[in-house]
Amino acid sequence: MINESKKGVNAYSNLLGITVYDWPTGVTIKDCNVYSNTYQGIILGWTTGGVVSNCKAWSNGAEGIKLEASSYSTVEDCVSTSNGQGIGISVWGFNTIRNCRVSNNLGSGFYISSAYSNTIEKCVSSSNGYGIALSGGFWYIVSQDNVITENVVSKNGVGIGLYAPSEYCKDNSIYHNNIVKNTQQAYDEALNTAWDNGYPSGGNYWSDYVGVDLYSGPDQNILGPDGIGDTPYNIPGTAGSQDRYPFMMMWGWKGV
Ligand SMILES: [Ca+2]
Repeated sequence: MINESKKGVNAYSNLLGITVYDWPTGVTIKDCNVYSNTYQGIILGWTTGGVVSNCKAWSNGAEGIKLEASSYSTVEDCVSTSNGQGIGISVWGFNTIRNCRVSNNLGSGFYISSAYSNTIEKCVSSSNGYGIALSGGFWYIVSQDNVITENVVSKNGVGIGLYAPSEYCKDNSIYHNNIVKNTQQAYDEALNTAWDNGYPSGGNYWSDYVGVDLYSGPDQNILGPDGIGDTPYNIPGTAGSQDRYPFMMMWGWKGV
């Protein structure tokens, strides 16, 4: 199953489930089930403009779905459970993971490794080793300018973690996520991570935030609440990062 668009295929008990490799453009993998493969369920390697849509991956040894050295590709409306890892982006950039659900993966639910300008949005990651993990340095590629937004990250070992020597992981943005009841909510050893989108756009919801909301404004010193906690949420890790504008309620940025 090489380098052709696929619809409604079941691929199971192979070394690799569905494989796309060597510079094809615009390949679409849709409505497929991939399971019990030794390595990846679906791998888009060295592709441009590929789409993986409405696929289910489970019980694969490595990633359920992986974009490897691909760009301008999209994974959307997919489910990836009980694999080595859920859905990963490795090397290159400008990809989007949208509206996917990952759970019970041994390693990361979602990861971005040595890749830049990718977006993970409107996804759910629960009960994985790591909810969402970023790292860099492979081939000296820097993981930078990635955006993580509008996700629910719950009940993972680590909720959202940024790893790697800081020069290989920098300038990533993580805001408007619900970060709920992870054993460790977050970890940051990267450079210049933005854990909020400024004021009044705000940061994330943290289920263990203990601050109160009596004040408003960029410096949270104007009397009257605004839905944003008055004190920052401190992110564990060597970066010493803060979410300056943690929300008091889930989806608080939507004003609900
Ligand atoms: Ca406030």
